Formats: sequence, structure tokens, C-alpha cells
Amino acid sequence: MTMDRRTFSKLAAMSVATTAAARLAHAKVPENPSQRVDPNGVTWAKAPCRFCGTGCHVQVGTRSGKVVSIAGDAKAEVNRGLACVKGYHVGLILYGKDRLTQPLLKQGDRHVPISWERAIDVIAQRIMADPKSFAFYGSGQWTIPEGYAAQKFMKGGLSNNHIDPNARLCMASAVTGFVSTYGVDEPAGTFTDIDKADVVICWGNNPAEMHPVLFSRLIDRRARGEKITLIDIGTRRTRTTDHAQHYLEFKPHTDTAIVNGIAHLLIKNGTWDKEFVEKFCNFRAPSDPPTLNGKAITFEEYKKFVEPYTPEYVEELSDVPAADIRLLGELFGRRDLKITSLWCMGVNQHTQGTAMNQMLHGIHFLSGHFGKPGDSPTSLTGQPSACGTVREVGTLAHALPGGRVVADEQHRKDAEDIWNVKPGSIDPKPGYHTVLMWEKFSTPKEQGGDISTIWVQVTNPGQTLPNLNKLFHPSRKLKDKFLIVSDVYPTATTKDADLILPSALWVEKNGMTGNSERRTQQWFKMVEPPGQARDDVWQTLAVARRLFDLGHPGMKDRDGNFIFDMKDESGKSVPVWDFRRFYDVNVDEQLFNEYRKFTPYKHKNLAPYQEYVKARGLRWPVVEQSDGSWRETQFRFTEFDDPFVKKGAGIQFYHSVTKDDRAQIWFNPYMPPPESPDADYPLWLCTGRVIEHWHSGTMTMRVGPLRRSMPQAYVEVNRDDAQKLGIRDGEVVVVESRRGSVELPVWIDGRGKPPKGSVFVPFFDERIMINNVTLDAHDPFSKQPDYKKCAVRLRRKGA
Ligand SMILES: Nc1nc2c(c(=O)[nH]1)N[C@H]1C(S)=C(S)[C@@H](COP(=O)(O)OP(=O)(O)OC[C@H]3O[C@@H](n4cnc5c(=O)[nH]c(N)nc54)[C@H](O)[C@@H]3O)O[C@H]1N2
Ligand SMILES: Nc1nc2c(c(=O)[nH]1)N[C@H]1C(S)=C(S)[C@@H](COP(=O)(O)OP(=O)(O)OC[C@H]3O[C@@H](n4cnc5c(=O)[nH]c(N)nc54)[C@H](O)[C@@H]3O)O[C@H]1N2
Ligand code: SF4
Ligand SMILES: [Mo]
Repeated sequence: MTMDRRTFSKLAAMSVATTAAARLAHAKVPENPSQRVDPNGVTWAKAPCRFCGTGCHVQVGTRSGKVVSIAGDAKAEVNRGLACVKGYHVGLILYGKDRLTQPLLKQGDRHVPISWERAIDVIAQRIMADPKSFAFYGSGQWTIPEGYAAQKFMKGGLSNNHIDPNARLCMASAVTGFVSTYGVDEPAGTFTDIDKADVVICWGNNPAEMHPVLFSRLIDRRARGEKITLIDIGTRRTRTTDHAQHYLEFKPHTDTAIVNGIAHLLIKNGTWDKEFVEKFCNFRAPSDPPTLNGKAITFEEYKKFVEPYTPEYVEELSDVPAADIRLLGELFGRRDLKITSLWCMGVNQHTQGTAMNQMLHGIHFLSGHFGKPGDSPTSLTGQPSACGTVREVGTLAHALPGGRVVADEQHRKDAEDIWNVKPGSIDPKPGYHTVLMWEKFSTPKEQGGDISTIWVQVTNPGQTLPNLNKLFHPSRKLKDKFLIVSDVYPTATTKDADLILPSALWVEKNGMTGNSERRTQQWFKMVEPPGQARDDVWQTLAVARRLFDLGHPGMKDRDGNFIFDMKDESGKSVPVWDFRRFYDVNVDEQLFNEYRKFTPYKHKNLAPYQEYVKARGLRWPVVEQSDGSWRETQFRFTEFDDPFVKKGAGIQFYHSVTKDDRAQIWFNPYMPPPESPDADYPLWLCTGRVIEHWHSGTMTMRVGPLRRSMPQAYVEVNRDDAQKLGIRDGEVVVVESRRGSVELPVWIDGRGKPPKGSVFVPFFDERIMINNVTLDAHDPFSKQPDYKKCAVRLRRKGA
């Protein structure tokens, strides 16, 4: 404790007073054992940053019920005291002038304030009237307890699997890649690999802007005299390229050819790791008809498949010089170097996204660059809890918690037992994935559009779904479609929503998230939400309780109790659906400790909630030691670190799809993209992000310093193309595809530099809806759409 006794008593008295006042309208701010008060009366406590999958921790300073200061957290292993420009400004996201503060119901053309009582009732009545046409659209920005509650409510309570998150647009191909390669989801390694690697390869991602602190952690090694080679393989120059020794620019979608080119060279040069492959790997290829697990092939067949991918042929397909393909082949062939691959949306948002993920793991296996610190295929996640909430809690339409799936009878039984719901409650048929859910919502009922109500939490589909003219806008013109949105600010989605629910944001509530390296994090509520804004998890529980009161049978467990019964220390049920009582118990702790029971099955073991209160996150599997302490795991499947690997095995893929402890090395052929430039639409369009803004910009565009440094979207155009079209820098142009168009200013030689024949547009600006232009073609297995390439044309406005 750093504060003296007098300060403590004064603050304690103040906090009692504020809590008592708040109690009238709010649930209370819980006690926080990790907090300290400084001499200026600022209370400091830990929380993970609200934004990206790097998962930095910040110290949050509060005074008089407001967040007043943010500092990097020196105790956090991820960021060691650093934060990026978004992290340092994260406190300001709470204080935009137009926070949503009351429930609003659409009446005619207007949104009118209503009570929470009424809002909860409206949702419950919609569900009671037609339970099967209800869907929940969630998020990788849901906290773990929020996602878990929604998951149990839908699949256990309503027997309805139409729940899917925005992470379908983000991580789904990584999941199918992992599952078909290792038999279990999520990376083997951690960020520690980035500290140890000699060579780091970025496969079409831009960590200098999207995982900035992780990127500095890598680049700062140079300042300490360490030698690291950074190779950037991308479709445009970015800030990441500035730090790379090698930049390999490829034609969009031809990354599959590049990986096959590396495999070709490893085999041809005899530099593949025979021992590793013979001991730990099998080979696989696509089957006909296509299935996620494809078919087994022999090494000889694999060899034949990669045979045609000579450096010259790869150059022909990809435009990457044959010499550069040879460079990659040589690097992978060297056992004295440690190689870590990083990838994110360029690989995942790809109609061969599953294939690309499989192949990146495969190239590391084939070359033996696996299972040693620094030798790792590391798939990065974007959202703060895409891993923790979506992948681990399993909020995808086909999944159940802890790596289970609805289609498996035993998995359903496990979940029904843990939830104590009636046997047979869980529907064996997967629900609609994101693209299909919104397609059904945008289609009239008579034409098969059998989703009539969607509840959206912590995501902004009216801006971020692909091909909005097909997937989102039509629904807003159909009378019987009802859109419910829980958000913190007015957005493109709330604009035409039927019911808007104001939500508590970040440290206005308790939370837990899981970052890219399997690190589960925890924080406590520190300040009150504004007006009547309330926790998302409360909203879900309140609707569930209303359904219970209305007699919905699914809301009762086997003993007749409410499925979200929360007990206090004396064992008495607490009516947490009454918001004034919501923080009488720690709902997060109760939900998390229940969810924990799901996790040992796939060796994703989590520690009890209280362990996360003490730590700056712990990387699963977290296993209890004989002295009662809890130990995290950095390198899965390796004997030296993973507690579940058999002694003497060295490496063991203990969830192998072939049940022989081996991982799969996949061959997949290069295939053309879903749409390519042609005479009418001669340019490639790539879309993505910038460092200052978070996705649809709802939070960061309300933070002055961030908005001012990047005030609006633009189209990056290559100088030669601009000259050819007679377009000047800053001039407003129309970018149009077969699906729609936007108008925006041109930026030549801007931050990112697209090669000739291609343009780039960021999607943070709600005034410039680039997703009216993008297409909804998606990977056949992951159902993740490709936002990274489609065909467009450019013309001067008015021309
Ligand atoms: N500042 C900031 N940081 C963020 C976010 C944010 O909104 N703002 N969002 C977070 C989230 S959720 C995510 S998912 C990540 C995204 O992080 P990234 O994937 O790093 O970023 P994007 O801008 O989406 O991706 C753009 C890149 O896609 C590559 N690309 C285009 N076509 C292809 C192709 O055919 N193959 C391959 N391999 N690459 C291609 C291009 O090289 C381009 O530079 O960022 C996270 N971090
Ligand atoms: N063109 C294009 N489109 C893309 C992509 C791309 O690369 N290109 N990438 C895709 C990817 S990878 C992703 S992850 C998605 C992201 O897409 P979205 O998830 O739709 O984008 P966000 O802006 O993060 O939306 C989060 C919303 O939640 C609100 N919010 C914040 N905190 C809370 C809270 O605690 N409770 C509630 N209820 N609401 C809250 C915010 O105000 C915001 O409106 O975009 C996808 N769309
Ligand atoms: S790198 Fe990501 S998690 Fe870290 S401070 Fe920046 S936005 Fe937050
Ligand atoms: Mo994402």
C-alpha cells in the first residue's frame, strides 16, 4: 500500500458516500484488491487495454468517479509498461458527448426513450412469439462472461444455435486451420517466440499499426544489439515494410503459390526436416467432395503435388521474383535459425483462408521450425477477446464451450450436464453463421428469410459486414424484421435499429478477456456507466429472467431453478436481474468458475477466477502445482513446457485428428480469387485499418487526439494510376464495384503504398461506407468473407 492512513480514511469515506448515492440508481463499484491510491488522490488499478489482441495492460487512474489518467503497466509481461497511441488514450473513449444513456424504441421515424423494464419486455415478447427466428450476433469484444452468458442463454436455454460473432469475419479461418491441422484450436507458441526468433515473417499483416506494442517488442530488440531479420510479404507497402530487410510484394490471393514454392524447394534441396516429419506429421490434401479434414495422402503424393511450384512458376503466378522465393526456401531450410511466422487478416479473410492457415503451419512442420522458443507459426488475433470469448467459450454457431461442437452427442451431454439443463436441450444442428444469418435477416420471410429478430451486442454490423447492400440494408426496409442493438454510442447499426440498449463500457463494468497468446485477463469495474447504461451481461440475464417469469421452459434447470441462479456467500439466491442488486455478487466470477469446468477436456485448463485477479493474465493451460500455486504454459505440445505431453515424447500433438499424436501437413493448390480486375473494373481493392482507429471508429473518432491525427477515410492510389486517370492528390473520386460505390479523397504516396493496379481504403469512417463496395464471397469451411480483394474502378467525381 502506498497511501497513508489519513488519505485512505478520507477516500474510503468518499467512496462510501458515492457508493450510497449510486446505489439508488446503480449497482455498486466492487472492491478491488489490486488498486492503490497515490498522493494526489488518484486511485490506480489494472485493466487490459480495450482494443487489440495484443492484450496490453494499462493502469487506470480514477478520481471522483471518473477515469482521469492512463499509464502503461510495468508489471504486464505483454507490454512491460508501454502502450500505443490508442492505449494511452483509451480512457477518453468513455467520455464522448453522445453516449447512449437510455433505452430507445423506434416509433415511426423516431427513437423514443423507454424504461429498461419495457425494453426487456419487448425482447422477451419477441422471443416468446417466435423463438426459432431469433438470433444473437455477438463479438470478439464481448468479455468472457458476456459471451458465456449469451452462449448458455441461446444453446442451453432457448435450444437455439443461431448465435455467431463478428469474429466470423476475423478469426474463423484461423480456427478451421488449427482444428484441421492440430485437432485443437489456438497457437502452440506465445509472444515469447517473438523475443527469441532470428527471422520473423509477416504474411500480409501490418503489425506496426495493428499490433503496435507487440511490433515494438520485436523491433526494440535491434536497439539492444540483437540481429533480427524481418520479411514482409504483402500486397502493399505499409509501416511494417519500413522496418523490413526484405519486402516481397505479391499479386493478391497468390500467397498459396508462395507457400507451395517454399515446400517445393525444401523437398528439392533435401533441406526438409526428415526426422521431425517422420516422427510427428502426416500428410493431407483436399477431398472430393470437400470436407474440413480432407483425405490422407503419402509423402510421395505430397511431393508430387508441390513439384510444379518451381520458383519460376511461382513468380509467374505471384509476381514475386524467383530469387526471393529461393531466399525463403533457403531460410526455411536452415536449422541454425529460429523462424516465427505472423499473420492476421490477409490470410484469414481469404476464400482459401483455411487452406492458407493449414499451409503456414505445414511449412513450419516440414522444415522443423516448430516447438522450440522462437520457431513458431503464430496466428495473431485482432480483437481483445476473439480467443478468450469466441474460440474458447465457443460462441460460434456450431460450437460449445471448451472446444466442443453441437453436432457431437457426447459434447452436448457434457454441456447439458454442466449447465444442469434438461437432456436433449441442445439442438444438434449448427445455427446460421454470420453471413447466412444476415442474409436470412435481409430476406423476406416468404422467401426463406427465417430470421426475424437479431440482438446485436458489442459490434457494428451496419458498417462492418461485407456487401451491406445485400446483407444489411434490405432488412431495414422489411416490416417484420426487428433489430435490437446494445451499444455505447449511436452507430450505423443503431441508426435504423428498432430497439437500442445503452451499455456500460470497459471499466464501467467487470470483465475478462483472452488475447492472441492464450492469455486470460481480468479487471474490475472502476467507475459508473453514464445515465441508465448497463452491463451487457446484465441485459442478457435480465431477458433470460423475464422469459423464466413468462414460463419459458428452457430458462429452468433440471431442479426448477433459474439457469443463471447466482448465490451469495451464505448460499442465498441473489436477484441479479434487478440491476440494483447486480453487483451484490461477482457475476463474472460465478459465470467464469462455471465455465472453467468446460476447459480441461481439450487441455485448455483455466485457473479459478481469483488467480486472474492477482495476475496480469495467465496463459492456458494453467495447471495447479503441488504447492497450490498455478503454472501457465508458454509452449504447447512440447515436453519441456506443456504438462500434458507424455514424458519422452519430445513433441506430442495430443488432440491429433488422426489419433496418432501427429499434426497434419496440408497440400492445397493455388486457386484464383472470387473476383479479379477486368476491363470494366480494372483495379484491385484492399480494405483494412490504420493505427489511430478501432474498426468502425465509434470509440476512437470520439477521442480528440486520435480523430485529429486521422480525421477521415481516403483511398490510397498508386502515383502511376493517378497520373493515367488524371487524378490529383486530395481530389474526391468515386470508387465503385458491381455492388456499390463510395466517394472519398485520394491519397498518393500516403501512409500505405499500393502497387500499380490496386487501391486501399480503411473502413473506420462511418461517412464512407466502403462495405457497400466489398463482396461477401467466403471460405467454404470457415465461412469467413474476403474483405481484402475485389474488383473496382475509379473515376473523378462528376466525370
Ligand atoms: N489500429 C488498429 N489495430 C487493430 C484493429 C483496428 O481496427 N485498428 N483491429 C484489430 C483486428 S480485429 C484485426 S482482425 C487486426 C487486423 O490486422 P492486419 O491483418 O494486420 O491488418 P489489415 O489492415 O486488416 O490487413 C491489411 C493487409 O492485408 C494484406 N493482404 C491483402 N490481400 C492479401 C492476400 O491475398 N493474402 C495475404 N496474405 N495478405 C493480403 C495486405 O498486405 C494488407 O497490408 O487488427 C487488429 N488491430
Ligand atoms: N471492409 C472491411 N470490413 C471489415 C474488415 C476489414 O478488414 N475490411 N474486418 C472485419 C473484422 S476482422 C472485424 S473484427 C470486424 C469488426 O467489426 P465490428 O465489431 O462491427 O466493429 P467495432 O467498431 O469494433 O464495433 C464494436 C461496437 O461495439 C460498441 N461497443 C464498444 N464497447 C461496448 C460494450 O462494452 N458493450 C456494447 N454493447 N457495445 C460496445 C462500439 O461502439 C462499436 O459500435 O470488421 C470486419 N469488417
Ligand atoms: S497494442 Fe493493442 S492492446 Fe496494446 S495499447 Fe495498443 S491497442 Fe491497446
Ligand atoms: Mo478482426
